[in-house]
Formats: sequence, structure tokens, C-alpha cells
Amino acid sequence: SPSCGDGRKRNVCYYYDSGIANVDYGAEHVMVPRRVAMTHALVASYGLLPHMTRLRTTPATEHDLRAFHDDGYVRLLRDISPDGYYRRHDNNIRARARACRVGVPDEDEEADGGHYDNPVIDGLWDYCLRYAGGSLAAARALAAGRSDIAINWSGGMHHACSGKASGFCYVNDIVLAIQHLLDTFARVLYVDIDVHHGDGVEEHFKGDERVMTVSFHRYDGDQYFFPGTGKAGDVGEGKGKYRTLNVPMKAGMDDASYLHSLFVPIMDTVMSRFQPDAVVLQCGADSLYGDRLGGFNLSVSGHAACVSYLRSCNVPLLLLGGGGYTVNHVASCWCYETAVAVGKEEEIPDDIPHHGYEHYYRDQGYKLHYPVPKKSSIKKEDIDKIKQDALANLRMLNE
Ligand code: TV1
Ligand code: CA
Ligand code: ZN
Repeated sequence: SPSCGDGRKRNVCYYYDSGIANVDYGAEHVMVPRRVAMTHALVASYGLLPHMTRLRTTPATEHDLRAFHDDGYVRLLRDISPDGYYRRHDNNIRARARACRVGVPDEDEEADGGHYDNPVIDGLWDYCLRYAGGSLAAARALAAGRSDIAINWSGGMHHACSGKASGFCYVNDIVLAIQHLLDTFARVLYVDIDVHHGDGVEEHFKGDERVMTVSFHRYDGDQYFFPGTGKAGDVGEGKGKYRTLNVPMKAGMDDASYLHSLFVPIMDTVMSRFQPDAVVLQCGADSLYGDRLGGFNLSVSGHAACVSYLRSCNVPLLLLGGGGYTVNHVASCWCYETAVAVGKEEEIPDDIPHHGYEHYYRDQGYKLHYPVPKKSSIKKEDIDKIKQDALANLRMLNE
């Protein structure tokens, strides 16, 4: 049964590459890779590292990326640099970049005044190889049976497509990791709790019967919310039909509605119908209360309950990062989820320990579990409808 929760110790492998910490998307940009260094510092200061196997990550290779990405796109990521692109006015690389949506604004962004989702940044190629390398190393550890739970908080870049960048994501480490898991595991379940739709992963596996993708996300219908896809009626196609599940929700989702009314009943059904041999969970922390972009009201413990749920299923589990734009909240969340992975969540104190990034937590009173609003604006009828739509789609699976 999916709820075979037990206190058994898990062998947790943790991948952190400090080479990612100094990557800079630009002064104004909302994506801040330093949040992963903050997470790591918090994990260390809570004394969680000795409970895990900490493994060196080796950057992915060009060959690794080609398992999913187009040749021309891989070459562009390798060849482009801020100097060559912004200053030398190389028309060839500009044309290639435009085609791959790197460093160029889309129509709406142009109007926004030059805020590019996917800028040409210093060390772009190295950054892509490193975060993808972490997810691949984690997938290898699970496939080899060396680990029960493997963690790469730098990964989870779910929007990247085979030939283009999208939504702050250049390389899709999730697709690469799932492809690797499929060499060993017959059925892989992908679950995405980032506030945005996991479109890049869904798109690649929508016709593949071996992979089921489930995304919980904000979807505003006519009111556009990035990336604008992921309605309940999108269920996959061909042999993969009904192995794509979308759970679209309005802003304001709280723990009770998200977890008890949707996540748990839906995932109970997914687990019993699909019976995966491995699970990949994208833990985007932009679904937390107070995120700069998200608009959901989840608490750290509500978000982490999703991790706890999947851990209790006793299936090899890959935990990845993703979105998350209020960096102190992100680090609090991923640190607590690391504690959940090693089974120490009840032992770590709520007071943030003294450490180098301590001052970032001032706004949350130096508490790991910062407060979220008690009152909810979510209507029970709306939640029931979302749940019924999801369960109706799941009834079609294996019929
Ligand atoms: C530079 C500087 C870029 C400030 C981007 C918010 C910025 C955003 C910025 C931003 C921002 C988006 C769109 C519009 C598509 C564009 C990691 C129709 C204050 C996984 C990606 C969201 C989410 C992209 C990624 C989105 C993830 N929102 N300030 N950009 N055009 N882009 O809406 O799922 O979390 O916002
Ligand atoms: Ca999602
Ligand atoms: Zn997101």
C-alpha cells in the first residue's frame, strides 16, 4: 500500500556542487542560484550532513546532454558567452541564440523593459553541466541500488525543451535523469510540486507508457500564469494516454486544501494504479507562502509533507529543486526536506542555528517554520471539482 509509512532508515545520497553558488542571472533577476548554497549551509549547520552520504558530483558531458537535447542547441550553450553575444555583435551566434530563446526577450518581455527569463550569463555552459551532472549522479546512485533517496537541490529545471531554453531553465536535468532511470526501472513516476506547470518533462514523456507525469500547479485560465499550459484535460497521448496528470489550481492554495483534499487522495490513486519502480519529485519551493512569484500559501511543513508521503512509499526516490524566489523560504524548506529524507525532522530545532547566512532569516524571526496565514479564501466546491477531474482521469488509467 502507498501508506506503508515506517521508521526504517534510508540510505540518503546528497549531491551539492559549490560551483553553482556563484552563478548570477543578473542583478534584477528573480532566479538566485545562491539559494542552494544557503540550503547547504543550513543543512550543515543543523548537523544533517553526517546522516547522509555526501558525494562529489562530476559535471555532465556534452554527450550526456545529447541524450535529450538537440545538437545545435547543445553547441549554442557551449559556444555562447556574454562577451561574444552582447558586445561583439556576432550575427551568427545572435541568430542561433534567438532560435533557441537564449538571451532574447519574447514579445511580452520586450514590453516589460528588457527583463530576460533566460539571459546569456557568465559560466552558462559550466552551470548547465554541473546541475545536470548532479541529477545524473543521483539517478545513477538510485539505479545501482547504492541509495534509497538521492538529492540534488540544484536540479529540477522542468521547462527546458530539447531545442530551446524556457522559464530560467536551459538544460532539462529531469528528462536526463528519468531517461537514465529507465535503463534500470520499468516504470518511473514524475511528481512536480513547483507552482508552475512541469511542461518540458510532460511534453517529452506524454506518449511514453513507462513514465507517468503528475504536475500540481497554478493555472489561471484566461488570466495567463506561466507557462499557460497544464489544464486537467491534457492527459497524454498514444500509449502514454492517461499517464499525464495535471492538477490545475487557483492562487491562494493552503496546506489543508493542497495536501489533504488533493495531493494525498490523488497520489494514493496514482501509486496504486501506476505502481512505479522509481519516483522523481521536483520540489519547487515557489509554491510556499510568501514567494515572490507563486501566490500559493503552503507552509514549510505542508510542502515537506509531500516529500514525507512519497518517502513512505518505499520506492527509490530522487529529490530535485526547481523554482523558489524568496531565498530564505527556499533554503528553510529544502533544509527541512533534507531532514525529512534522513528521518530527523522531529529532532531539528525551529531556531535557525548560527551560521554564515543567518542574517537572511531575519524576516522570518530566525525560525525554520515561518508563519503562514490561518484564514483561507479557497472554496470547497472549487477543490472538489479539481479532485473529481483528476480522479476521473485516473479511472481511465489501466482500464
Ligand atoms: C529578469 C529580471 C527576469 C526580473 C523574470 C516572472 C525576470 C521574471 C524578472 C518572471 C520576473 C516569469 C514569463 C512573459 C513569458 C514570460 C525554475 C509571456 C518578477 C522553475 C519561470 C517563470 C518559472 C517565467 C521557473 C515567467 C520555475 N515570471 N522578474 N518571469 N512571457 N516568464 O511569464 O518553474 O520556477 O518576475
Ligand atoms: Ca508543478
Ligand atoms: Zn516555478
